[in-house]
Amino acid sequence: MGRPDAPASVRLRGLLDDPAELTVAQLRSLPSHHVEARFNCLGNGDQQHGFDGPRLWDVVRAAHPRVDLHGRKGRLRFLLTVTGTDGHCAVVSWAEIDPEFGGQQILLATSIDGAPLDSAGPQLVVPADYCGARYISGITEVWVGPFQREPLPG
Ligand SMILES: Nc1nc2c(c(=O)[nH]1)N[C@H]1C(S)=C(S)[C@@H](COP(=O)(O)O)O[C@H]1N2
Ligand SMILES: [Mo]
Repeated sequence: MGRPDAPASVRLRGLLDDPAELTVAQLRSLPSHHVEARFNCLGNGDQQHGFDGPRLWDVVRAAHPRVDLHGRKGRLRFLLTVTGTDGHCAVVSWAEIDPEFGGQQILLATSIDGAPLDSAGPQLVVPADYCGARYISGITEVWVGPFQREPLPG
């Protein structure tokens, strides 16, 4: 949500050389893509929207994650979490968006059906998902880092 006079912003956190806090206007300065998305909500049925915005991949790369992209296996333990204003949170795996793996056109949408999201905050767009639950609106944070299993007891 955010106050109407205060534009929403997204914090980029985690294992990054250049963590940042970006407004929707700043996201718009990255190359923009259009996605016509259809998804299903358990409560509200089928939805269809047109979204515009940068790829999550481009947003994350601009923050310079400390991921070794020379080999192909080292990156596979990395994941992203995307969180909305209400705390709704989902994981996106690095390999889903890496062009050398799934290369999915996952967006941080800066507009929905032509309406700007500057005060609401960007929305995650996951075109391959049948269920709408990862279409997280009002994104406040994207965290990037490696999966680390906690030390096992004993
Ligand atoms: N921040 C946030 N985003 C969210 C949710 C939520 O609870 N919080 N619900 C998700 C679910 S379950 C669906 S189906 C879609 C619904 O999108 P709509 O509200 O445009 O129909 O939003 C998703 N985005
Ligand atoms: Mo849903």
